[in-house]
Order: sequence, then structure tokens, then C-alpha cells
Amino acid sequence: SGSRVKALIQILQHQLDQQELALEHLKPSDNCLVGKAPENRDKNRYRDILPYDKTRVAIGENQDYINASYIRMQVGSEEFFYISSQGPLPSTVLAFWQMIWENKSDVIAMMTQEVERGRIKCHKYWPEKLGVPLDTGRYLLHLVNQQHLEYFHIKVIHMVETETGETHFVRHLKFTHWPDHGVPQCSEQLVRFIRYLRAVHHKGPVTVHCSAGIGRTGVLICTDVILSLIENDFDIVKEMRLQRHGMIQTKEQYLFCYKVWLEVLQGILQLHGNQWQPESPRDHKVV
Ligand code: PTR
Ligand code: PTR
Repeated sequence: SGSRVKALIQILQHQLDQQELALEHLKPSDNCLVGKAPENRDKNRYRDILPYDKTRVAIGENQDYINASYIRMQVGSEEFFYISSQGPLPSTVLAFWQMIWENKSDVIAMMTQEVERGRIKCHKYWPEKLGVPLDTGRYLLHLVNQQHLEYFHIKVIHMVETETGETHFVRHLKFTHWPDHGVPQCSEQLVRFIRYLRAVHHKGPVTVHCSAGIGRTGVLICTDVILSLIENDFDIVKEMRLQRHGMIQTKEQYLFCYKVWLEVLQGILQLHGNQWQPESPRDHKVV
């Protein structure tokens, strides 16, 4: 807990220190040679969005290519682990499922719609009907259950590897309330989505994708980490009290601690709102 708080304070401090250094000027940290290779050209949805070689997800014995990256973060004592991917193309559906299979990922968060403003953003890569499996060549995908909630759709998918008969269950969660190019109207929808995602996630990395796998996917991962840090704040009082009885005495004192968080965050929002424009999809050329 102590290290978690320290980590969060470090993040906030870092953000304040970095205000002049706009994030979009961060230099690429590695090459994208595999993604650029001629034989992989058609596996990229956008020519300008490629995974780094060092963090790319390699498929099968031959380390085949897919436009997806491992995102691992150690924040305080907690380890966060995701796969961040582009929305599958018709030609990359098998590779996508093989990635899920090999990484034993049990939850997929989809943050885009298949079509937005008349443009194709993601191929429908999952089985749509109960009793009608989707055959990817290597896996048979059975839709075993589905539910449409207000902000998201839940699908339980049973994967069967045809050659071995081995199986794997995945939950597919499609968030339906993210306006393209924007941010969700209120945080509550996304927070509830993330709470559900956490409750059903048990093993492997959380697989997250949108269309390019950078904008909305980045927001989801960042929000998941922030939420987890804030929620774990409750443990701080408990941990202090194990070491000295009665630490923090009144509700007012307790709420004051949260007020400090809030005011620091408001300060950051103001700073960023005035001086820092987050990179938007509009800054990219459409290819
Ligand atoms: N060249 C593409 C474009 O701007 O249309 C790249 C791109 C597409 C970048 C979508 C980001 C996008 O958003 P997201 O990562 O949220 O799907
Ligand atoms: N029995 C004393 C009282 O309530 O006055 C004990 C006490 C005193 C408890 C002060 C807490 C106090 O506040 P702080 O720990 O902030 O000095």
C-alpha cells in the first residue's frame, strides 16, 4: 500500500514535470521492422500504426506476425498485463484467435464498433449465433451464451482446437457507448465496464482492441490502472491501523485525504486542459 501511494504520487509528479514535453513528441522507442516487412503489409489495418519489434506478440513456432503488442506495467506492487491489438481484418482472424489461445487470455475488450460513420473499423471475427460455430481453420468457435447490457455486450465463446480437441473459454466484451474519435459521455459507463471486466478476468493478459489499437485501447488500459490504484487506497487505512491503533480518527479526516487527491487531480486536469492537447485520431492521415 505504501509503495502504491508512492507510485501514484510519482506518476502525478511526473505528469506535472512533463507538462512542457508533449507526449506526442516522444521518439519511437524501437523499430517496427517485422510490421513493415512486405509479406506482412496486408496484415496491418493502418499503414502508420505498427507494433514495436521488441513488444510485438509473436504467433506460433515461426513467430508469425500480428499487429498487437504486449503492454506490461509494474505500478507500486501491482503488475498489469495486457495485449493491445488492432481490430482484426478478414485475413488476420485466425492469427487473432491463435494469439488468444497461445496467451491463454480469457477476456477480450472491444472498444470499437464494426462500422463507424460508414467506415469499416473492425471485422466481425466472432461467432454470431448460438449453435452456429465459426470455423477459423484451426479452431472451432462456439457462441455459448450472450447478453446485451446497456453499455456493453457480453459473449461467452468456447474455443476448440480441432486437431487436439483441447478447449478454452473466452469472454468477449464489446463496449457500445464510445463515440468515434471522442471519449465516453460519463466515466460511470466505462468504470462499470471495467469492474465487470475485472470480475470475469482470471488468467492471462487482458486483450484489448479498438480499430487501430492505440486511442481507445490506451484510454481503457490507463483507466483500468488508475481505478485500481484509487480503489486500493482503502487498504492504506487498514494497513496503517495494523501498525498503530486508530490511525485516522474521524470521517472528516478520512474525507480530507480524498479531497487532497481530488484537488491534485483537478490541478492536473486544468494544466493539461490549457497546455496539452492529447493526440487525436484527427492528427493522423487517413490511409
Ligand atoms: N491512419 C489511421 C486514421 O487516423 O484513421 C490510424 C488510426 C485509426 C489511429 C483509428 C487511431 C484510431 O483510433 P483507435 O486506436 O481508437 O481505433
Ligand atoms: N482521549 C483523548 C481525546 O479524545 O481527547 C485522545 C485523543 C487526543 C485522540 C487527540 C486523538 C487526538 O487527536 P490527534 O491524534 O490528531 O492528536
